[in-house]
Amino acid sequence: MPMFQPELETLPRPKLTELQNQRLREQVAYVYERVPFYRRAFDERGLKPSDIRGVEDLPKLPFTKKKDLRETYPFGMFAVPRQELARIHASSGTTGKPTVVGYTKGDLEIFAEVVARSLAAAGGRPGMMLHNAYGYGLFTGGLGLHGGAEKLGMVVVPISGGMTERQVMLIQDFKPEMIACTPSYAQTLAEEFKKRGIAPEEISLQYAILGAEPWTEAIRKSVDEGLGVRATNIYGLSEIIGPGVSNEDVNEREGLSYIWEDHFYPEVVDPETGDPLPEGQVGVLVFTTLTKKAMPILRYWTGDLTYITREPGPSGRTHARMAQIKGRTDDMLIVRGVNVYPTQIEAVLKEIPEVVPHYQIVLTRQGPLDEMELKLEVAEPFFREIGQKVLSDEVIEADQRLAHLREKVARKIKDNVGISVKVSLLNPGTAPRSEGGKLRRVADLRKL
Ligand code: ADP
Ligand code: K
Repeated sequence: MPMFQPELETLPRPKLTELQNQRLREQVAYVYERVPFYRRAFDERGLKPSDIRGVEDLPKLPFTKKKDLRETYPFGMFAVPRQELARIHASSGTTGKPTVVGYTKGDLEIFAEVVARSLAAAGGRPGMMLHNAYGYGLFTGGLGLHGGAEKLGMVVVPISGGMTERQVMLIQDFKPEMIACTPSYAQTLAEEFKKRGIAPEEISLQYAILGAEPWTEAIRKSVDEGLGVRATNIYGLSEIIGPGVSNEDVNEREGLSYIWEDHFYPEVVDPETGDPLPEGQVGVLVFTTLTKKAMPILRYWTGDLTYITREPGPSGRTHARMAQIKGRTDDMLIVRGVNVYPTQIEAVLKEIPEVVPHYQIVLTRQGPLDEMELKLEVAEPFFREIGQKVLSDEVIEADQRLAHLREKVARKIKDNVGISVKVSLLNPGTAPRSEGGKLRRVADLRKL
């Protein structure tokens, strides 16, 4: 398969290391000069930028974590004045503060290049049409794939997410060769085609580039068969750039994705101690940006668990490969590609006087789609006002005040967190309470 930047993608390992070392030295000097957060981190440890001579010195530096981005909200981690920015993105979830990231024109150029590499690895070619069903907006997915596809010379259909019937119609009419979306949405589309009696061979799509949430070989098989495509994995996160940090090659598909290492230096560390782990061992994936200007980041703790290998892959690319994400170290849930923290749900519940913020989240997978049920208690005073003794579905349907409350909670969660939930109301005092230990508010019954 032709590569987008063959020279860089197959750079011999010693040359790649040399390039990384040189770029790292520049990036470190740059952040020390421009980002007070990093200057302090260096000074506190008695480190000078010149102490970091190459990637092997990275373990001397502390990690950067999500909380550091939250504490410097919105622009505290930026290395350029706002006039020099070209674009802002932010993580999904708007309750509490989102994590905001910025790009210069040059950063957007790099973003487009790494996504173009990813699309080419996934089977994309100039002149092919890409049906881009990733969400457009603050989320990096839609615009990220868009920029990369244009860079590669593809024809982009910026359909964004939702309105599945319309998507199916446009796929039939426009006949795109490739689709980009979350793996769960690809399954939804496959089901919609099936419902209409359209066979996979009749669907024009040949390739699918899927990411933003964890998935498995079983899901790959169902998408491959359901849409008649060869699906590959695209991985990324907004803090590093967005999608296109790594991608599988469509001819390998062994679950290993090439990390575009000349821009993002990967480490895998022990989740408990933070010590670097040897290749092949599962730990937390940590990235250092080597070329970013608006928001360079050193040793970013992704929370994603996986391993990497530097064995060159069959495609001839020399860059390290990472295995599919095996889980996360924090309490972040990914529901239909959207990042959700239970604390975001709590913040919404605190604003609704008719309920108490004792709740339980139950995640299941109905067919291809994640379903989230939120079980929560009606507040005592409201309960008395209603004059009900025991809540049941029939009672709730019969009493408008309860039915409205359920709708109100669902709408507020949708508006603030960006996901649809099924709300179940419980009698006061019946949600699980902490008994000193760690309360498990989330029951994740999805089988990955
Ligand atoms: P948002 O979705 O709110 O924009 P991010 O882009 O920062 O937020 O989400 C990044 C996270 O999504 C990653 O840290 C990882 O947990 C998850 N993710 C992204 N792509 C994949 C993938 N291909 N496989 C598994 N998890 C993924
Ligand atoms: K995500």
